[in-house]
Amino acid sequence: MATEAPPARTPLRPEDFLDLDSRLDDEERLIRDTVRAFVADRVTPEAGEWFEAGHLPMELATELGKLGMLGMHLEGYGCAGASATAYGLACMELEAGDSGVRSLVSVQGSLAMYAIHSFGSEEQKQEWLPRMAAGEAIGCFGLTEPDSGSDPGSMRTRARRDGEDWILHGQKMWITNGSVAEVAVVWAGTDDGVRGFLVPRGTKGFTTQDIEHKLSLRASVTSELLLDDVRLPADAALPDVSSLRGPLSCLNEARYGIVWGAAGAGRACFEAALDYSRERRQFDQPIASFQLVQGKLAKMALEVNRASLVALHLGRLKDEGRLRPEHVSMGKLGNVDGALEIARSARQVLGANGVTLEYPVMRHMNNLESVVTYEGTADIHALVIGGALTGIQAFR
Ligand code: TGC
Ligand code: FAD
Repeated sequence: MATEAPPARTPLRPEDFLDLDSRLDDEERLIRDTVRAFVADRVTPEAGEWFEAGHLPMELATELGKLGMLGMHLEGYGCAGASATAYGLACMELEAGDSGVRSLVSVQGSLAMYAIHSFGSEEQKQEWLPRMAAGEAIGCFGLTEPDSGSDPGSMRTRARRDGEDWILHGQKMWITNGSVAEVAVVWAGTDDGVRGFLVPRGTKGFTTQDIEHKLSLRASVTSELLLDDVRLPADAALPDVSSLRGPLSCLNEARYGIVWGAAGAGRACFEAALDYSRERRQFDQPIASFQLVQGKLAKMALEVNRASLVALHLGRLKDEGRLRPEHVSMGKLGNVDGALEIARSARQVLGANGVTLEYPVMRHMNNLESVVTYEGTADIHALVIGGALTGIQAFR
């Protein structure tokens, strides 16, 4: 009996070992490939220089706006109205370039625009969202304060009524895009609970100060916002929320983007290590031939694929309207921790070259040290999961 030759197999792709690509539809693949091409052309070649200079060229905002990346998953007002999965894929590609670029997109779309879109009046939406979607107006999101980070409920920034007006007083710290923003979404305590205020740049009493000497997210502007009895008209307040639920709802959106973005940063580190290991020779052979190096590569590949699978699953849940904040916490905790492990392992594979900006690995590693802290630290997300598992809140 003639034996049939087994069908020829296509090689497994290292970065997509589990063939998750086959689970995307044509539109999702097109969006992913478009953003990947943009990053290859516009971000990857320069990200090291931006990091070294501590600079992000703000013309990127209008370029990202033209691509439909800003407020990409929001409907109307010039936003692209894409699916959550498509938005996630875009975040993954952007963060494979640099976390600072993904941060720009997250803060603009998922924090500042989402706050206005969800809780703003029709006039506020008309005034700000189309320009923000185009990247012509940058927004920032002021929640954290010098003495209020993981516990935003302890914020001291206050807004009080003076006739019809509001008087806003306080300080916000670590605010991405603070000094380049046309509009700051500032959260403040009021007699009726926590409310959001739209504070345009140049408003009397509102100043910003950039935070310098960061060793992480250097290609991103981070600022302090100083609000010294800033007088705002009645219609500066977001009308539709007066509780911490407002800012925390925005955080769900941005954290979701980070679930994907971290997988992208991890993938970039893994690919750099894999390429390097094939080219670098020691003991007369490529270092990729050593079992200990292959062990590291296998673990990195596993983590990249695991993180991508989690991100895709959360994306599908979100598109079905079934994603819960606790799911996002699990995704953010696992994927950022995983990306950090990949980055540290990849850096070792690169040997001494791994500590330079010639390769993207240590830049990603340093960036991820901010990503693990912002949008809820790893501890906070562990406690959210712990609370869901046990029914016992352990924050306090
Ligand atoms: P708690 O008493 O549990 O709740 C207060 C109100 O909020 C509601 N809520 C949520 N709503 C939507 N989504 C969530 N995930 C929510 N979690 C709680 C809750 O139902 C309640 O509503 P209401 O209407 O009854 O008043 O709040 P808590 O004070 O105990 O805090 C809970 C905790 C610790 C989880 C929360 O405060 C937290 O997440 N802390 C971390 C703070 C954080 O992540 N800050 C991030 C700042 S922004 C940033 O980092 C941007 S980085 C930008 C970039 O990408 O560059
Ligand atoms: P803390 O809350 O003081 O925490 C310090 C340590 O204590 C952490 O390890 C934490 O996990 C731990 N801890 C705290 N509470 C508990 C607890 N209950 N149980 C166990 N451990 C606990 N904020 C904004 O509002 N807008 C922005 O745009 C923004 N951008 C940022 C950009 C960068 C580059 C960085 C680094 C931060 C940014 N942040 C922003 C701030 C960020 O959200 C906060 O740094 C973060 O929420 C943690 O607050 P904290 O730094 O005050 O740390």
